[in-house]
Amino acid sequence: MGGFCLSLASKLEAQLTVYLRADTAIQTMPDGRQVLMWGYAKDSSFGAHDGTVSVPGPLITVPHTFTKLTIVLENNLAEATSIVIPNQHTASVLDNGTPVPPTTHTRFTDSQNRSRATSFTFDTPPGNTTPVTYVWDNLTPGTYLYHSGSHAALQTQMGLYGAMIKRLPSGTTGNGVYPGLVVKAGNQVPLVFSEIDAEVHDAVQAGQYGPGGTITSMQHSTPDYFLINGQCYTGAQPAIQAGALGDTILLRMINASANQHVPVLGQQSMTVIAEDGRPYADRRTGQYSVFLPAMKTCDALFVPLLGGAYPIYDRATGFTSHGTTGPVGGMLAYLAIGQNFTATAPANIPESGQASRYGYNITVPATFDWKVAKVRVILYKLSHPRPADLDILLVSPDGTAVMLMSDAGGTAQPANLVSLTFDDSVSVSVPTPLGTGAWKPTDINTGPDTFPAPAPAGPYAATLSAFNGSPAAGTWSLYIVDDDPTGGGTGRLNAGWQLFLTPAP
Ligand SMILES: [Ca+2]
Ligand SMILES: [Ca+2]
Ligand SMILES: [Ca+2]
Repeated sequence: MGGFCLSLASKLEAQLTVYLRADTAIQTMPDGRQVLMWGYAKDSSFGAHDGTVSVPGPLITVPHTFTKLTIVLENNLAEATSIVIPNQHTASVLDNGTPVPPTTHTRFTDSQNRSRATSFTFDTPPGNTTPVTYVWDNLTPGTYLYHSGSHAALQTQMGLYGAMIKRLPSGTTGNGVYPGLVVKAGNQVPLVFSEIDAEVHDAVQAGQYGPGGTITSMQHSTPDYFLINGQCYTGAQPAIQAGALGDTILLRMINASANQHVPVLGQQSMTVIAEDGRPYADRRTGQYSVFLPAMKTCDALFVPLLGGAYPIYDRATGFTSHGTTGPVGGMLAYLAIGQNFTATAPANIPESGQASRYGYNITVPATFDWKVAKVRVILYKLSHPRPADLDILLVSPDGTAVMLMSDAGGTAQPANLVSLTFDDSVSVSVPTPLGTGAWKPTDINTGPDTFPAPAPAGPYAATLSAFNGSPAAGTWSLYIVDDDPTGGGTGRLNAGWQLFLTPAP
């Protein structure tokens, strides 16, 4: 009876199950070179083949309420593979109650006649038609690397690795990182550092890797390409959205390569708080660089004091673009830190015509010398007896004009101190009656939308993404017009407006 209860309890243990498939893909490098990669795809079930192979593999985030992770592995490669997560506890029994198989220790004889083991755990054979399951229980929170545990020197070089994050098993939001540390989900940034030695990949593709081949082992491998999150920087990549000015930002740095790297964050120092998923008793403040040996993870915090695009790059060997694509490249990425700009004065809206502040301007200082990657706008405490009379236009310093709201909100219900956020990522239009919340820009086509000068003439863009690429610095103007002279009463933008700008690199 007791045994029955125990096994029932273990079955009910909250766990995340992930179906990974080890498979091949071709990656095009910045110089056009086509490189064979081995990576993981996340499928919906074993054999479904509905995932896409990526390098790094899919980010595995184990929710705060879960204590256990199961990875079901399908191996579409021509050699045995497996998965390990260093510093997480491997379960002793599988989900079906059977003991975890012993480590395979598959052996081969190298060119000097030495017998060598190839696996850190039990293997999944090539082409397996039955699922092979890897289980970790008693998960500890933090930042981890998962990677192939079989023939690992080659298989991690080929791309079989990814980031695994375990949220802190306490707190209500699930954004706990380590005991005593909560960071907003949007401020947690995984950064996987990796390398590609293209000659090794070419040899694998040609069947020329290993004893007797053109490349016999990984011992003398020298990388050609240096990557962050699978990208060798060329200038074309967007910045990673990391949060806003004043946020506490967590960098989850993971070195999936065989060499050391030394990430540096622009001119900004960091506080290093943990390595390999274990928090330090004493946080290391004022760190200008982070030492990241092979296969190590490191967590660091910083609080940006200015909005902008912060470069993060490797000061060891990886800050190069293989001599191809311009002055910078390689192990470089930008973190986009957005900034709010606010005006608080009220603007009165007459029964007909333009508001008392027209345009109602916010001037972004010249020190914000970057281009915009995302814009969000908030109008604070708008009151109007007949909201559909309003047309509201935003114009950027380079003259790009986006209609935030026009003829929306209906004629029957007055708006009273409503705060409207406009954001392209929201799928819902401005509602009737007008309500406080986040909406996408909404232009209802009923009648004229005419803005007197100095507003620019139409037509006007319908989404805030039209501002992408505009300079941040300069005058942003809000134009508010009541387009219906047949009454409707007067209104007021009571508490001004706010512009949130996120930089492009
Ligand atoms: Ca309209
Ligand atoms: Ca109109
Ligand atoms: Ca009116």
